[in-house]
Amino acid sequence: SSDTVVESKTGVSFPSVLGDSRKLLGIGLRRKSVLGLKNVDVYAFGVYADNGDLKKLLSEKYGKLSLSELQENKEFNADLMEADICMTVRLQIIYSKLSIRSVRSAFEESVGTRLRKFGGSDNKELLQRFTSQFKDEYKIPRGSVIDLSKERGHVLRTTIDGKEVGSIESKLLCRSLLDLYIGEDPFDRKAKEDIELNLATLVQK
Ligand code: DAO
Ligand code: DAO
Ligand code: DAO
Repeated sequence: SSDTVVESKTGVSFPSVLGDSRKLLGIGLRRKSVLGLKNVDVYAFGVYADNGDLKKLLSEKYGKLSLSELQENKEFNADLMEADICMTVRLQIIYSKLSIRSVRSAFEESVGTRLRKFGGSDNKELLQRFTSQFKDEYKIPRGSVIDLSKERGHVLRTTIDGKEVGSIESKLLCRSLLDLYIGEDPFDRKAKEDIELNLATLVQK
């Protein structure tokens, strides 16, 4: 139906609006190679941003630029990831054998790299603060829905199947997480391109 969007490779569907005003900008797949042998589909993701926040930022600062100008504008990219815009990245788990241990170690690799890139050397404490939210007794079977929500004031709130597991205020952590999906070297390039196209449409409205 028109109020959901389906990820074509996996059939996983995403609502086109979350809450009152977070609009779906793009969807994609996070894959990972296991033992260097084969790629597994770990989760499908959808990137959402608050429509009002986004329009305000775009029209105030970037209303007169074209899509290609926006794409080349380094300041625009940094702005989008660092601005105080409410966003959610929704993960829907596909891989059925996901252990909390492998989530922790994948996270330290993917997010850890970004924390060092944007924040310099000493981010062990922040990384541990985030990963300590993942209790060993949690189960995340296939079909689990994890929302990583960036709330006002750069607060990252994590929920699993609608239940809150923790909140952490950190601009660096929010920035690093978003970078996985919309940064320079994203998990899924096509998803990032779709997000850019959707943003360009918003700018022109
Ligand atoms: O980094 O090469 C680049 C281009 C990045 C454009 C990124 C657009 C990301 C949009 C995120 C929107 C959410 C506020
Ligand atoms: O069992 O080691 C393995 C292979 C699976 C890799 C899992 C990667 C986990 C990615 C993070 C998931 C976040 C919900
Ligand atoms: O895909 O490499 C990656 C990292 C994605 C962010 C994962 C956050 C997972 C939070 C869920 C905790 C489950 C106990």
